[in-house]
Amino acid sequence: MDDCLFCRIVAGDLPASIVHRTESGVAFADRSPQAPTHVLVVPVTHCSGFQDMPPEVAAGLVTTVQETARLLGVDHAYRLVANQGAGAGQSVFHLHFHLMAGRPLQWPPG
Ligand code: DGP
Repeated sequence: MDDCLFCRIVAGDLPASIVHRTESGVAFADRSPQAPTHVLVVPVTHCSGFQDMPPEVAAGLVTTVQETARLLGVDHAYRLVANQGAGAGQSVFHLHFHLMAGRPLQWPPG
């Protein structure tokens, strides 16, 4: 989608600090990090949020998350968050998982 920020990052039309790329997903540094490690993992195929993610996209994206965590050396302890809908804090309407690590993470997250 031409007007989607994360589609443009996936396509390489907007700069981002890419950490990992698979056939299904792209991981890049969040521009407003909330933890020492904070990357976004997004599907290559546009879907607006978790709620409309097709199962065949989910499988590849899970692998992308797992590989990204291993590459960053944080696979022993990280938090994975998907904000679904504006009421839950979603501000970019291309599905993304926040992968955060590198500091103690409180629970509940608030
Ligand atoms: P959410 O609020 O869950 O939709 O998270 C959106 C995240 O996207 C937020 O943490 C900031 C990040 N973000 C927004 N615009 C950009 C951008 O242009 N580049 C990068 N790298 N991150 C962005």
